[in-house]
Amino acid sequence: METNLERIKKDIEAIGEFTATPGNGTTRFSFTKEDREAREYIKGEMLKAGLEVFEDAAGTVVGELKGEIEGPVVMIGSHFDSVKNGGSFDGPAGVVTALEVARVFKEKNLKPKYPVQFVALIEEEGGRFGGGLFGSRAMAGKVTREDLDRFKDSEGMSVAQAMRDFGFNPDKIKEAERKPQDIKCFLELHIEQGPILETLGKDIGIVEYIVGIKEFEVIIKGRPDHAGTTPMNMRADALDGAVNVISKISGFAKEAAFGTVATVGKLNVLPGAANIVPGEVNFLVDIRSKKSECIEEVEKNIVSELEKVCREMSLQYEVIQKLHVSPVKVSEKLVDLLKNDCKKLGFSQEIMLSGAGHDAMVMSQITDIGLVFVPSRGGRSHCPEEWTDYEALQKGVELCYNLVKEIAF
Ligand code: HGY
Ligand code: MN
Ligand code: MN
Repeated sequence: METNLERIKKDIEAIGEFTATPGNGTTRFSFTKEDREAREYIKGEMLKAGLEVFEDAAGTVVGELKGEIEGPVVMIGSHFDSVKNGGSFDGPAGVVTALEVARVFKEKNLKPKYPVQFVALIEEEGGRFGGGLFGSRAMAGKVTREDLDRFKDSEGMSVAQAMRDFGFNPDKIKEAERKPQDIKCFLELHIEQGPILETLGKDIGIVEYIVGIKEFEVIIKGRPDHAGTTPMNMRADALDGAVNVISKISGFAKEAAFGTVATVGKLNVLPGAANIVPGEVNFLVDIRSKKSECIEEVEKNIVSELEKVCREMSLQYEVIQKLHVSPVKVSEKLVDLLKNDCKKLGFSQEIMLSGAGHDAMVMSQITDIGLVFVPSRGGRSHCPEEWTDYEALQKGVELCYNLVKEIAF
C-alpha cells in the first residue's frame, strides 16, 4: 500500500473528538463549535500536505493542489458534519481519504496535469437545518439566498444568521457555484451504511445507482383542549390525525415496490403535555427509491390520506418540501476505471445501489461522479455503533489514490 494506515486512523480519531455528545456518538452540526474544531483540524492537515486552502461561500473547506493547467479540477472528498449521535466514519471516511491522497501526492512529489481539489463539504446531513446536501447543492447552484432565510434550526435560527455568526456572508452564497466546465469529475469514498459488503465479504462497493430522495415536513393543526373535560367526539386532536396518516406510510412504500422506502424519523407534539389534547403536530417524511415515479406515488398517497383524515377530523395540514433529488446513474467511465483498479490492486468488488444519499448525487448534476463504498460493521450507521475497520478503509483510500492519479495526469 502507498497510503498510510496510521495517518488514516489518526485523522478519523481526531475528527471524531469534535462532538457535542461525547460518550454518545458524534454530533457535529454546521456552524457550531464542533464544526469550527473539525474544520480547523482539516485545514491544518491540508496545509501540511502542501495545499492552498480556502473556504467557499457556503462554508465548504477546499484544499487545492495546482496542476500544469488551470482547470477543470479533479475533486475528491465528502462531508464533515454528522447526524445527531451518529458515528465517526459517515462523512469523515471520505474527507480522510482526500487528506491521505493529498499527503501521498506530496510525499511522491506528484505534479498532476489537472488541479486536484480535496474537499470537506458542509451540512450534508441537514441535521441542524433540515434538507441537507447543502455544500454540494451550493456548488451545483441549487441554493438560493432565500433558502438561507427559510431553513431554520430547532431554536428558530436561520442558516443565514448562523452563517453570519460563524463568519460567512450569506449574501455571497452564489459565489460557491461551480459550472460543469470547472470540474472534470467528483470522487467520493463513503462507508456503505448497510450490510451487503460485510455479508458478501467484499472489500469495495462500486456504486452504479444512487436512490432519489424526497424529504418534506408535515404540519397538522387541530385545537388544544383540556384532556379531562373535552369529550372524544368534540376534539380536534392533531396527534390522533397524524398517527392515522403515519400508520399508512410504510404500507404505501411496500405497495410502491422496487425497494422503495419511507421513514418518519422525527415527530413533535405541541404543546406536549399529558393533560392537553395535542393542538399541533409536525413530522418529517423521507421517501427514497431508484425510481422517481415510486417516490411520487408514495407522496401522492400520503397527501390524499392527509386530505381525507383532516377533513374527517376537522384538522388543517400543510406540507413543506425540504429536499428533492432524483435518482442518479454513476458515470460508466468512472465505474469501469474503478473496476479495473480494484482488479489491479487485488481488491474484491461489488457493484451496488446506494440507498443512502450522498453529495456525489448532487455533484452528478454538474460533473461525472464516482462513489466508492467500504464495509460497515453489522451494516450499522447513523448511530454510535457505526464502525469500519481501518484496514478496510485503507483499501478504499488506496483505490481512490490510484484513481485520482489516473484521472489527474
Ligand atoms: O440520509 C442519508 O442518506 C445521508 O446519510 N445523508
Ligand atoms: Mn449520513
Ligand atoms: Mn454521509
